[in-house]
Amino acid sequence: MAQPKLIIGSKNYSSWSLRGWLIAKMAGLDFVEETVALDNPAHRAEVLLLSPSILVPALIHDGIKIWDPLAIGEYLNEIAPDVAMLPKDPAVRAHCRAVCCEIHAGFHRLRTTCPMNIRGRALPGYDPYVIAWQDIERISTIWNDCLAGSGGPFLFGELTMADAMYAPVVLRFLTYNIKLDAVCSGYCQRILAMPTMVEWMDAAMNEDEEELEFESEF
Ligand SMILES: N[C@@H](CCC(=O)N[C@@H](CS)C(=O)NCC(=O)O)C(=O)O
Repeated sequence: MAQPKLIIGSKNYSSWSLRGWLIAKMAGLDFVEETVALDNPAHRAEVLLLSPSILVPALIHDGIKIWDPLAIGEYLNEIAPDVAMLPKDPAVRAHCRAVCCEIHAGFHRLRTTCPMNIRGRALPGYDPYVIAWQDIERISTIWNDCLAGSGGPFLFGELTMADAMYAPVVLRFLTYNIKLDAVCSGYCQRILAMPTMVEWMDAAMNEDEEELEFESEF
């Protein structure tokens, strides 16, 4: 079998790539990365060859193409069930899937006012809260509910797909200096201390690609 390959975009800006990458790491998959420049239209044809959605991330495993982190997570959960990408208990697993889908489909106010930019740091006084407060408060409620239910350290106790799905939010809260309650900021510290997150952030810091649309003065 050819070595599995994960197609990703910029590590500094591509939040969806981070989700797929963390999920593949959690599954213990020994994969190679292929980075495509998303902001270069000439590359779209190349991306299409690798990802039918023309979006990243996409995983090529055993000749099968899987795109979108949720689908990648469900696929890896099936082929590596002992990794427990999802909680074993059916009720807890349903809760985990619900919060994964909520971040997958929602929080557009936070996404637009706080685009992922790991190298970036908001200027004092930048306040996305005005627009994104509903998303920030809903995410804080999700994290508090999950951590109260599981006792931590991660949303459902051990690491699950939900932590990968919310990891870019942790980075956004860091970049834009979002004030959080003690439970949420403690959770952020635990995510930022994960060796995989440290590896990804280091790579992002050393990336020289700059996507101007995400570099506006903030
Ligand atoms: N939920 C989708 C969203 C993926 C997505 O929007 N990825 C961005 C990178 S963060 C992308 O590929 N953008 C390329 C484009 O918009 O042409 C997925 O996970 O597959």
